[in-house]
Amino acid sequence: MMEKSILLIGVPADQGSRRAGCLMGPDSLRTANIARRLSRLGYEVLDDGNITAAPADEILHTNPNIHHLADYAALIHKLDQYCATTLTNNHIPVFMGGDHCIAAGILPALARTSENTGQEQFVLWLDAHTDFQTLESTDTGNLHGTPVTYIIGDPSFDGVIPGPSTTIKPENICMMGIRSVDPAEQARIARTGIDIHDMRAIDEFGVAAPLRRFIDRVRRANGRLHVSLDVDFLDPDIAPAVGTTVSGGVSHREAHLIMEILYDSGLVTSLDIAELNPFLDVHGKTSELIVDLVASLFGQRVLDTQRRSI
Ligand code: B3U
Ligand code: MN
Ligand code: MN
Repeated sequence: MMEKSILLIGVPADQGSRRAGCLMGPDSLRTANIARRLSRLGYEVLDDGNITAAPADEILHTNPNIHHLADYAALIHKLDQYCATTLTNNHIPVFMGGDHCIAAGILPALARTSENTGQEQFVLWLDAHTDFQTLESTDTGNLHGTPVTYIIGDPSFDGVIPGPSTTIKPENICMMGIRSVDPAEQARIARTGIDIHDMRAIDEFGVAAPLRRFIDRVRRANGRLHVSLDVDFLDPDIAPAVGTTVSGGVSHREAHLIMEILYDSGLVTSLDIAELNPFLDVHGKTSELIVDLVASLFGQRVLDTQRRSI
């Protein structure tokens, strides 16, 4: 992470689930002083405002549970265009969601940029869920449960909505914090080659060793690293502001350690923050924790010592 300029982008989208509120995510992070905290770390911080897609007429699907499919397609298109026309290597983009559907718009565009510079796109997916439902398999019909399938390319989207312009290689995705996987996801995800560290693995081995192994892979491949941070990755006791809380999540210190190791790696090129639902928060504590974690990702330290070598 060599650049010293951060571009904040709000994506107040909340049609990915039936629970309203994620559209307040960007403003809640702004209220928790995300810009000031990052500028104190020595960055130039620009806020590009919010990206929204106009509501679209519903697309009917053979899976009757699915809702807001046209809005999903419109959001993906809008984000893809935004990334293509606005992002440059001069800034590190920080997308403030919005539910996790935003990743389906951001990642193919980032992968395309990486391809143009001859680099591989890697993704660290921090989440309680694998978000690996397809349009056919989803029981809830909530499209925030599908972005990982979308970004690696899946036939269930073919002929329904435009697919990703550039796909992410499954072996370039590392997931941490996983503890809620639907049966339909279990069956397919094991075959993909995605590197998954569920809570059992974290309990046994901690977060540092597997993260460092992943970072080494990114470095050896001269890759670009996107971090996708779903708030439900964290334990609900410390981060209640999310519609799909799952108990037994990552602790405050584990989360900071992940961010600190990522900063030390110097490899993170982009970030999204998804699923923050301020309507469910307790006195803003989740938004404040997220801002604190983002500060750690960008170099905040308890002691102002030199970077630890990893
Ligand atoms: N897999 C479930 C639950 C879920 C996935 N992502 C979130 N929740 N946030 C589903 O609805 O697809
Ligand atoms: Mn998610
Ligand atoms: Mn989740």
